[in-house]
Amino acid sequence: MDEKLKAIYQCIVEGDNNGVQEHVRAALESGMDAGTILNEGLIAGMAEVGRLFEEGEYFVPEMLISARAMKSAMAILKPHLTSEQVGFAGRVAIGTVKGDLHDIGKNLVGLMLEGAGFQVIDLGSDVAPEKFVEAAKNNDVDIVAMSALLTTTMVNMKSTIAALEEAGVREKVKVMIGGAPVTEAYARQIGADGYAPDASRAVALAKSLLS
Ligand code: B12
Repeated sequence: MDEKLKAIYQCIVEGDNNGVQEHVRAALESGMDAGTILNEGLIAGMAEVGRLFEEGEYFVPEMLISARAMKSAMAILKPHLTSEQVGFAGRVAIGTVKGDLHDIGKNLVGLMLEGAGFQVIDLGSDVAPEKFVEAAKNNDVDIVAMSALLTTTMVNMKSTIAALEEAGVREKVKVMIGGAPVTEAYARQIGADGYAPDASRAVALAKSLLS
């Protein structure tokens, strides 16, 4: 792995907030592509944090510290990921489902959608079905996008789709879902319109849902 990427990866694994900011700035100044920094440095580092948690070497505080470092780094990368000059592509209401506080992946998907010309309404995390419904009703939304990182909260994607149906807005919007435990098969099973495994494919999916 490239030395600069290795340093960024290591800072995420160690939760080194100042270090990651320095290394990301240096990598950008050296001309490194923002997408490479994101995928091969930051996201790869976060995957390792997940692995260490699974192995029992890391606990929640370590995950939190790494998440903070990831967020600072994403703030620096943001202007570089969204600098494309593009026209209006549609309006998306995005949130992490009820009971789930993981928002890094959701933020990344939102960021990439913005970069591709979508107007993004960020509902935050721990979003109840009624809040998704309200957003879909009141904002002329084209797509409702839901994220879930826990097997125990994925089911709230299904409840949200049911709530959209009950409120009579399901036909008005497309529903796309994602997050580590989510699959294409699950999307089909709960009646979502699409699933994507990462942020760049989320953009392609959003475009295809509206074309
Ligand atoms: C950071 C982290 C945390 C942080 C979150 C901080 C934050 N602000 O987000 C904190 C410390 C709070 C946390 C808490 C918990 N966590 Co946690 N966490 C993680 C970790 C290490 C990284 C997640 C992450 O940010 N990944 C990086 C991003 C970029 O990836 P991503 O989220 O997958 O998103 C990408 C795709 O999935 C996709 N995507 C995401 N959303 C969407 C939406 C749409 C519409 C689309 C199309 C695509 C899409 O695109 C994104 C970009 O490419 C994961 C490990 C892992 N491998 O995922 C565990 C993990 C998710 N956590 C786990 C657990 C168990 C917990 C806790 C229950 C721990 C505890 N005992 O308290 C709590 C639950 C709290 C809650 N109620 O939500 C487990 C879940 C196990 C399971 N099967 O359910 C994991 C998998 C760790 C593990 N290996 O065991 N966690």
